[in-house]
Amino acid sequence: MMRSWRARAAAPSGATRQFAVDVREFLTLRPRQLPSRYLYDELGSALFEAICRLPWYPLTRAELRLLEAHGREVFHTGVSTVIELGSGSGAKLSALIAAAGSGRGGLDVHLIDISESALAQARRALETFENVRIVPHPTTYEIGLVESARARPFPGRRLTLFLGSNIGNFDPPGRDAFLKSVRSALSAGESFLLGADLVKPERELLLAYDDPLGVTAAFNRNLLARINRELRGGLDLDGFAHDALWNAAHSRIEMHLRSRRQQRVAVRDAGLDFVMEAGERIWTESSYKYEASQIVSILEKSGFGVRAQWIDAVDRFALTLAEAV
Ligand code: AVI
Repeated sequence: MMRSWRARAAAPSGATRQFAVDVREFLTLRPRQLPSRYLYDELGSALFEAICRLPWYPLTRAELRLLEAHGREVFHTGVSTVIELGSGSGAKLSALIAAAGSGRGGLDVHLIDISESALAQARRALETFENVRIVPHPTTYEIGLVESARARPFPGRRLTLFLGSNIGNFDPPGRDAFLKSVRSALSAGESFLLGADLVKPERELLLAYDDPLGVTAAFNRNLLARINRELRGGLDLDGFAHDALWNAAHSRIEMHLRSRRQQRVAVRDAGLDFVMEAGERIWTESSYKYEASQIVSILEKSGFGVRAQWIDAVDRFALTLAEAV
């Protein structure tokens, strides 16, 4: 007798349920929004890596140049533990360790990233260094900071990294709360290295966030594709245009998805079904740009003293070395 069976749909994970809750909440706000952290599924992370290679997005290369040029100064104080918040591919930390040279001793490296695939990639990049022990933390920054603070195998100083201008994706209250939580995980005298993009001519900023190859547009629209894939959405990707806008009053680049026409937006697993008007936007990301002096005062306000600041004059990017006071 032939057995009949029906494939059982996998129950949604906690992360997918949270995605559904957030999509419902943020898409019904005015202005309509989606949290930028959802840009980074597997495809979104690959698209972001591609953005970092685009000639019009100079942030990654500028930061790498600074890490290569000043790695020795960052490490000179006898760092034995490095904690990287949001390790990505591991390229930035590799550049820093290489720049530190052969004089450094054993190093414990704690990588904190919510993405398991990013952790695996970073591990591969760092495994080539001698005398480096890698401790991955597939979790949030807050939990990873607590976990890494518990482990202190080598005597020596700890250095925490927050690179890639990820600080720019926080709004000011979120940024200050985040920096305070980093500060409270550190002991006085420990170091913190922050990479942040600086204000530059609007024309350059718009090209960086709306590149002629359309990679950033694909990165933005992938958020809609992700909703379709994971939450049984029926969104028409061609119905949305990618907009990058410079908001001078708030010193930030905003990414939006603009509805090209009046259209129905239905997302089954988020319980959503509404109409978007032509020209109506979904705000998907803010990328704040700073003056170098602002970075100093923001760090000071959060309980750090700035020890050094290096600026890439060509592409206007700052690397700031601070100490918990
Ligand atoms: C990850 N983050 C710092 C990038 C940025 O520049 O804000 C994300 C990004 N969005 C569009 N292009 C790159």
